[in-house]
Amino acid sequence: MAIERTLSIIKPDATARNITGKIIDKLESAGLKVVAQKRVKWSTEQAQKFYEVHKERPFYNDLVTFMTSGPIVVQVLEGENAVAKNREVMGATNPKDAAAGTIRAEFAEDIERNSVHGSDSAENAAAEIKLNFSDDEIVG
Ligand code: YYY
Ligand code: MG
Repeated sequence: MAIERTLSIIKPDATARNITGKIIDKLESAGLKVVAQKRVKWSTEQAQKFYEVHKERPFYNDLVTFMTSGPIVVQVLEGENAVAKNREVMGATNPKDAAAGTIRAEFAEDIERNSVHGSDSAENAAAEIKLNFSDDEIVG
């Protein structure tokens, strides 16, 4: 399996509860390496652009409001099969459906305040990484 990179975000519900370290521990324990990381607060425009694919969905406006409500930690994760592996460690979007031991099963508050984002394909990962990091911010 090839070494891949994926974009991860620790969301405002998790920074508010000071559990970024617990989440990073889950990622690292799964073999994912944090090769870039920054704590930022998104503007409405940044959140709208990042979630543009969802702009016709009923939850879009609330999602943008939530993602701009506090600091987030944006990361590039690297490892074998990183896109799928991160999705596995994250668990299902709705924590009620998330498998035991996953980040969302343990930490998410509800389907919106679900603690983490992870790219869903290699193609989207490349685009999301480009949107959030310059090449010199990523150190493998
Ligand atoms: O990739 P993932 O985060 O698991 O779910 P998406 O279907 O891409 O939705 C993005 C984001 O939107 C989700 O993490 C929470 C929010 N959301 C929501 O608030 N309500 C829904 N019914 C579906 C998604
Ligand atoms: Mg998604």
